[in-house]
Amino acid sequence: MTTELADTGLLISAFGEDEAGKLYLAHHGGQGAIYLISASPSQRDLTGQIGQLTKIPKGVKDKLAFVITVQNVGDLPITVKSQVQVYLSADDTLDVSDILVFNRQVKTKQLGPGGIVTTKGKASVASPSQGQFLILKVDADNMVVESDEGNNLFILQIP
Ligand SMILES: [Ca+2]
Ligand SMILES: [Ca+2]
Repeated sequence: MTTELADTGLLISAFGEDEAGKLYLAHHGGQGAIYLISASPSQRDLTGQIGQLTKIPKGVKDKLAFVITVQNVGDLPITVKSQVQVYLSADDTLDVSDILVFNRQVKTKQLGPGGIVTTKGKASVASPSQGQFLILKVDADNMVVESDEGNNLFILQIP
């Protein structure tokens, strides 16, 4: 069975995904595949980081201020708002003992490929906080299905 690719006059007799995860279109003539078009599938992927960290000691507390940057490194636009969370951790691994110190919804709705949103964050943590870690979790409530869910954490040691 064959079908025509849009108005190109090209015929397609097979399509699908190859072993490498690339999409392909092919037309099989008498001599085998006459042409093959392949492309990576379109995907969404959020990642983020914390920057511009400042620390002001206030008695038994350290007042932290920082800027969170969230980027869509995929090639499809994000269509929903998403949540960022920042945890305070004694080590550089996020686990259930870590304390949620910042939580905000960010404007990722309509965030196009390569697009960036920033948000300012504040947290008040027990002093001294030096040497502990802030761990940023992007898309914390997993509202966005991403090609890479493994690049959603960013770890920063408090100086
Ligand atoms: Ca991601
Ligand atoms: Ca996700």
